[in-house]
Amino acid sequence: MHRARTIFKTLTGPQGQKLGAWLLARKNGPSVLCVAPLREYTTPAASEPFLNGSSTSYVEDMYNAWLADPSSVHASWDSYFRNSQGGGGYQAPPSLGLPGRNEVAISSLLPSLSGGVSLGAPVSDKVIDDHLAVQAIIRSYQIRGHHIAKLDPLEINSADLDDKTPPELLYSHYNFEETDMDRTFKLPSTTFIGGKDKALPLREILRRLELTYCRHIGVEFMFINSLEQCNWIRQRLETPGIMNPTNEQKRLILARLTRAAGFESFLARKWSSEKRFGLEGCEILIPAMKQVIDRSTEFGVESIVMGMPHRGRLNVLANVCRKPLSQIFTQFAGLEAADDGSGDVKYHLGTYIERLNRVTNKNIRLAVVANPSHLEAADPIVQGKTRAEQFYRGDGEGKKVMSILLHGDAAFAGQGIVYETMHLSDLPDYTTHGTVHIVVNNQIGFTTDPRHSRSSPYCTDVARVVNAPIFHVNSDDPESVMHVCNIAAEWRATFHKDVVIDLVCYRRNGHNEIDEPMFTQPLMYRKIKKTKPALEKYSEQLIAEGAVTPEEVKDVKDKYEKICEEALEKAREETHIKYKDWLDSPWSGFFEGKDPLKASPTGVIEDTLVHIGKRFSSPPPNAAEFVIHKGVERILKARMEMVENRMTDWALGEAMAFGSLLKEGIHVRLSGQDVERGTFSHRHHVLHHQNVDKATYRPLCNLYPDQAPYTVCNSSLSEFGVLGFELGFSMTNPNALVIWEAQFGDFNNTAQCIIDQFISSGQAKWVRQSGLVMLLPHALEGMGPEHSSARLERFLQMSSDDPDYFPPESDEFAVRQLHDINWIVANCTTPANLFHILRRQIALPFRKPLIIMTPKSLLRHPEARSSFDDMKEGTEFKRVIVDAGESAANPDGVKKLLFCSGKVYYDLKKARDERGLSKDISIARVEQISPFPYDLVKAECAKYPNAKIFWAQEEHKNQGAWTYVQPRFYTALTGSRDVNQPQKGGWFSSLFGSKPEPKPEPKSETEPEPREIGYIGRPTAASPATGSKAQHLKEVASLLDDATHL
Ligand SMILES: Cc1ncc(C[n+]2csc(CCOP(=O)(O)OP(=O)(O)O)c2C)c(N)n1
Ligand SMILES: [Mg+2]
Repeated sequence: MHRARTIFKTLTGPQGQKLGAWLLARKNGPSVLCVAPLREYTTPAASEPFLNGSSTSYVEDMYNAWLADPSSVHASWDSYFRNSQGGGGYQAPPSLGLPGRNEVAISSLLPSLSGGVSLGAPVSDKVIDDHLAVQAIIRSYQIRGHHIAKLDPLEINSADLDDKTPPELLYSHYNFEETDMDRTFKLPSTTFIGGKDKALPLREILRRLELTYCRHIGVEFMFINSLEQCNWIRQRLETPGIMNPTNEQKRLILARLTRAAGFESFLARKWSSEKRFGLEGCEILIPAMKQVIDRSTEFGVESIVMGMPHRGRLNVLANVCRKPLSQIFTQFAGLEAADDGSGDVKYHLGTYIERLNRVTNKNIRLAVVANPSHLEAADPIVQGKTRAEQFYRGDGEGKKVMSILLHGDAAFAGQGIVYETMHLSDLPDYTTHGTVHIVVNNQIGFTTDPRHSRSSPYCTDVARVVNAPIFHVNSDDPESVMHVCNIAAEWRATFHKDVVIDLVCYRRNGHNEIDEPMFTQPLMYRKIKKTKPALEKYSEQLIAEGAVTPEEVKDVKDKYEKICEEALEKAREETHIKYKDWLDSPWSGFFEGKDPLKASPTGVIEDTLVHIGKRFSSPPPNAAEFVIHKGVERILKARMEMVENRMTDWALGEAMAFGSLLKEGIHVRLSGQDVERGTFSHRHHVLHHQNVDKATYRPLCNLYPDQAPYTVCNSSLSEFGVLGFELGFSMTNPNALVIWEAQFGDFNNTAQCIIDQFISSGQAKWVRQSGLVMLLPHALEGMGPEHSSARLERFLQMSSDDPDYFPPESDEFAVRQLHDINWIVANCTTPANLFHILRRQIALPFRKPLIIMTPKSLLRHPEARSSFDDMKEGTEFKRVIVDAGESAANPDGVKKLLFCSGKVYYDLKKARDERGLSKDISIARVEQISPFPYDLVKAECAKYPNAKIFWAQEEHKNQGAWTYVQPRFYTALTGSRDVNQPQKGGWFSSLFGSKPEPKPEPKSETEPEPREIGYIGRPTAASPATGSKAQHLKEVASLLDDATHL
């Protein structure tokens, strides 16, 4: 009402009052929105003779020029401006010939302005001022019209949380009066409301602006800093008659709306007490998405990756993706799963469908990415998956593959990951060339009103940062919704930039179907109860227009009901659900014909190592012209020397892994903050010309003529966004090594949601594999509480291997463990082992995420080097590196067996050797911590029967690997289960189903007590490391004393 009143006020005067009254009447009429073609303007424009060429902008230009220098303009202009300033007479301005597009002589409008002043008569200040004022009004509507658009189907809220009418939208603000309403004004080139007419009466100008900008579409676009793009939008909104759907199109909208509503009501009837997060109140989402998809396929898109929250998800799967209804209905039946995994609730599952789009007759692939409860967390995953699909198809401009992201209003405004994802949208190695965002803006988040859940006017304001146009639209006006959907799809196809459709709607039920909304939003829900569903309104509208008959409406409804009933019958025949039916990223052909427990070798021939090493250590081929930094030159030289000595340091080991995979046709992508150089300046995968801006050379892209592409890219400063993106990227192609590196390991916790919700549990929930690698710099090196710990303990705590279960020992022990676990956690101490573990990611017949604690000081440690001998054919990743020194020569004499992992090994070794204890103390490095190398640990312990066994770590006792390894050492030492008995029920029941058996008691008094594992390391602490260097050194000394104490 408020807005209607405002418009009423805006259009005062006899004609204005009529329009205002009409608008009010419309609001109270039987059908709120059944307006005749909104943008079909009927008032004829003034038919002025367009003889002389002058325009307001020209006059303005002249005037500005004259102000700066009176002699710079023609004498007649000089005279005119002089006189008009002084209030004197006027001489006709110079003739300029024929007017351009949209131009008309002001003088030609004079008769209607001043009652019969003839051509060539003086143009008063008022004429010019008024024309400028009209320009300003038009611009104000374009900028601010959305503030008073009627966006809320309930007519109670203001979508921008502000009920005020901007004064610039009141013509009185420009000193116009009712008497000015019939004056004709020339239209500036920045508007299209005139169509073919170059000038219109003020009343008609205002009317057209109102209809364009203040009815059911409110558009924000004037902040976009491209005139071309602003004009593009203006044209698609303002052109008279642009939004006139044909009857055919109307019937299609109605049919789609019928299905959307029918689906929810069917579920509501059959499973009234089941949560499904129905779409009631925003059923228009389904026709809207279909419209975006139809239009995009017309532009050539063949594959769409979608991400969406709970609301309406089942409906989208059923009616947008056309997932078989029977599969959806089986989810309600409470059946057991026929395949592995722990599954997820039905409104989180993903899907992948390939089907014919009947409207465009083109094949289309649709994927809805599975997501957790965590709202918006799937956004970067969708973008990464989309980007990967574009990359592997060679779709460099995003013409074939695109993403659609759906959002709730509260989540879109509240979740920071939305902003972080938006900021990837235009980065060269992360862009998906435009995403269509659709917000289901039901003006509530669970029980919270918008005024309590955001501080920005609209829930969509975050999108302004990337210059995305934002279309707010009243969801009860299906034709306006379809219009903005068309514009959005076309925008994306034209400019390859993000765009937002804000469907302002309501939520007919509570947050879910069993929730009572009247507790918290009584007035809103009273109104909702009285509001007719959109389908009913639109049916009535189309029947009234004669576009459909009541029988046809019923027929469409009944037909869909029958389809649902038949699908339910089919669903009832099912005895099991299959998680695989819900896979969002199938890898066709990847698993077929493969032995699931056989990995390929990871060693490579020496020639390959030499070739990669040399290329990696060489300056650009055009070295004479390409000036590289002296420091880099030294690094390359040192690398070359190492290669000549058949040695590798950390950077070389990594490069050998990448290079050898590239040679084998495996795409490698390394992404993260400052990864190109490497945070610790050790990597240098991009060499920069010192004198030419942006001239770079990437040695690993230039290894072999037929190698796979290598992508190394510095990312935006977002862990959540970028890690999610890379995870999404890794889901598309199993034959790629996708790596995310944290600047320091501790920053991974700002991406905790991706780690918890997707990486550690994705396969169990959604049968979705990923071979993503996370490189997390980790070590206590006296740098303070930050930058020391990647929180190894957390990754280990989430590892799903059973601490009490010693798997059967066989040749397949290692690979079976990898197959059965949720992820791999490692802390390597040699470049060779890094080389092998990276290559193993691809050599495995399945994919698991790999979390590596990576070094800092070891990057340059003279001992942390590997010979080519450890990387050649026949070599492999060592899960445990045992001591091969003096202790191994006489194992019975060894008094202490230390197990450790990571950098502390070098400290322990040095301390031991310095103290002359290398015969007494043996040190074994656990390189793969999880899955735990039970077999190797057992063997190593057995080798030193007289040694006391300790786990030594530099982390505090409640951190690091201790709490993970302790029970597993016990199992390794006691073999607490019958190691030759395969576990009943397979791996899944070992994780979720069967209880571990109790630990065996010693069988007799003569049987020795099991050996124990002691702890050497820092005491427990709240913080990962001390901030004092002196304290740090003290702690290290104490640790080493304990470790070498016999
Ligand atoms: C990150 C996160 N925080 C909290 C929740 C709990 N939660 C579930 S739905 C919801 C409200 C969402 O509101 P909105 O985004 O507007 O979507 P709607 O349910 O209204 O469609 C909340 C707070 C969640 N799922 N995820
Ligand atoms: Mg909401």
